[in-house]
This record gives sequence, C-alpha cells and structure tokens, in this order.
Amino acid sequence: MSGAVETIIRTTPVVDIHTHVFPPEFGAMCLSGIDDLLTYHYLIAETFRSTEVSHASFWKMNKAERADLVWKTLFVDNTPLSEATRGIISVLDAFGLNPRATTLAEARTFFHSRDLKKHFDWVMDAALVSTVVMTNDPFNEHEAWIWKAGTIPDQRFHASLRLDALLNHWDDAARQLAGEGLPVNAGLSGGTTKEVRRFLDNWIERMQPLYLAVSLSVDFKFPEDDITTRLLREVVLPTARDHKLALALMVGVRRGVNPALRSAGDGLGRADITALERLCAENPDVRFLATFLSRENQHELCVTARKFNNLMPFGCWWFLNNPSIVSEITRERLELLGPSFIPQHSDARVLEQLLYKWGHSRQVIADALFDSYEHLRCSGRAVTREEIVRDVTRMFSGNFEEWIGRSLV
Ligand code: RAT
Ligand code: ZN
Repeated sequence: MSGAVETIIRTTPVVDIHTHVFPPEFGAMCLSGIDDLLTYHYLIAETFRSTEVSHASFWKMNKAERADLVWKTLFVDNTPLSEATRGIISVLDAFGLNPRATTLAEARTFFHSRDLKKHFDWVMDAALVSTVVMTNDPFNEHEAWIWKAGTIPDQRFHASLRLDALLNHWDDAARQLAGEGLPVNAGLSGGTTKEVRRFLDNWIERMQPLYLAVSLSVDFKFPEDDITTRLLREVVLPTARDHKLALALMVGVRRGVNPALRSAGDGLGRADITALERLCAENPDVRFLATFLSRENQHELCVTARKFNNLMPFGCWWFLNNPSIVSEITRERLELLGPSFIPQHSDARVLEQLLYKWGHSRQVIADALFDSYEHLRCSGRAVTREEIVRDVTRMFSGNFEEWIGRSLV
C-alpha cells in the first residue's frame, strides 16, 4: 500500500496556490536557469554563513558573479546538506547535469540552449503542476505596466492580488495613489475608502485574481485601533465580499531583521492567533486561507480551523518548507483536520524550483498519508485505491477549487 499511496501522490496534478513564478509573457520577471536558481535568497543567506566575502562586496557583484560565489561556497567547498542546497542538486539531477562540477559552465550552456517556452512546458509537466498562482502587486510600477500593456499570462497561470503595500505601508501607498491622481489621503477621510475600493475593483477586473492576499507581521493584531484594521474593515473585506474572493493571510514575518542581507534578511516570530479567530468570527461570509511562518503557531492554526469552517490552512511556508517540519505539520493537520486542508504550496520564485519543491514535498506528504492509512487499517478499516485518489485530489486541488468557487484542472 505504501507503493500505491506514493504512486498516486506522484501522479496527481497539483494546483500550486502560492508562488512568485511568472510565465515568459512577463519578460524579466520570469526567472529561470542556473544563475537565478543560485541567487535565490534562501541560498544567499546560507552563503554568508560560510564565506568571508562581505555583504557590501557581494551586492556589488553582478548576478553571474554572485551565482559563482554561491556555487563555490555551498557546493564545492562544502557539502550541500541544507534543504535549499539539496533542491539545487535535485534540479541538476532532473536535467542530467553534474552535481560535482567545479564551475557553472556546463549548467549555463545547458540552460541557455533551452527554448524558453518548451522548457516551461517541460518543467510544468515534470513537476506535474497543473496551475500556478502568481503573486501580483499592483503597487509595483514595473508589474503594473506589464498588466496595463494588456499582457495575458499563459493559461496555466493565474493571479493573486497582493495587498502588502496597501495594508502594511499605507502612508506610502496613499502617496503613490495620490501621485496617480486619485483623491486619497493617509487619514482615510473623505472619499478615500471609496477611491481605494475603486482602485481594487479596477485591478480585479484587469488581473482576474483567484484570491486577495497579504503577508502580515508577527505583531499583527485584529481588531486594533489602527489603520490596518480600518483598511481591512472598510476596504479589503468588503471587496472580498463583493467579488466573492477569498482572502489569504500569511502571518508571522519580521521583515528586514538584517537589512544588510536585503531580500534574504527577513525573520519570523510567533504571531497572535486570536487576530485570525476574530477575523473569521466577524466575517463568516468571507473565506480565509491562512498560513503561519512560525512552527509554534501550527497547532493553534489547526485548532482555529476546527472552530471556523470559513478558514482553510495552507502550505508549510518558507522556513517551514523542510522535510522534517513538513512531515510534522502534515501529520498534525491530518490528525486534527482529516483531508480538509491544503498541504503545500511551493513559494517558488524560479521556474525550475517547482521540480524540487514539489518533488521533495510529495515524498513527505506520501509518507505522512501512508502512516494515517496504516493507523486506520490497524483500527479496523482499510482504504481503497479510489479513496486514496479522492483524498489526494481533494488536498492537491479540490479544497482550493472549492474555496475559490472555481474549477481549474
Ligand atoms: O518564501 C519566500 O520566498 C519569501 O521571500 C516571501 O516571498 C514570502 O513567501 C511572501 O510571499 O511574502
Ligand atoms: Zn511567497
């Protein structure tokens, strides 16, 4: 039976509900190949643990020079034991490239020789990812320009409308909107909320997102006497309601713990689960997707999901996406929630990461699910093949499709 579970998990297409991958239509935002893979922020943070090179010197290098340093430091001078380094080895293996090469010459030649469109298809097929949800920021001027130019993404890609700028940096966002000619002010007075809602309506029309999303800091409180609570209550939640869009909350990040590391400098902390409870209780007609960054919040998230059926836990986010922790969290969720959760998202930024992130996660999820079936069998009920297919399909795509009210596969 362990063979059956593994085969079904390995052959069931998955909807990747949160990534930062963009299709070729998005030009420079579409990251692929060995230099993008090696300059992933997870690997940059690890490199500084084993090199004498200073942060300042590193950031003066171009992308290829940074990739060379990461390769030499983490793969030549040291054994690639971490999850992020093992991921690179899995990707090289998928393409038959030498994991012990002393330089990146072979890998660079290989990736440059690939036709990007065909390469995309190959990776999506090999990772068995049927749908990729991007992270789309209307406050990012470059990205906004791409959408305004009428770009239509590859049909396997869908948008999620990211609201970090609005909810976490409201003063800057208000200034930006005012600069674009919208009559808004940072105090949220006058017609500001109406204008911001209209701004979101226009972007929903343009991007057709599958859901709204925001990452929230470890200090996030709700309700609170602050601008974030007002923006949630007066702008974001009414927008979610009107457009029947779920709201994804990614909670527990501490941005810029070490600014010298730039995009690799974020940390985490234990967040206050009562904020999520209050949001779910106050908005029973809104569906929430939620993921927490701290391991310490995982049990609370499961219990909160048992109390509120408008809450869908998803993924093992960022610093949790390591086999030992994915295993622990998936087992805990199976025990507390049965199949009513979304076990994983990749958070990939570079196309080929889909190969390793899904390859590694599928293995761990298969082991956890097999053990649940074994416990059930010992208690007197064996599962059938059809039931395994039903459970895996539900967790890999069905729960999400139900949540967003749309069929994708
Ligand atoms: O996992 C990551 O790559 C992080 O840098 C973040 O992008 C995080 O996933 C987020 O969406 O904020
Ligand atoms: Zn992300």
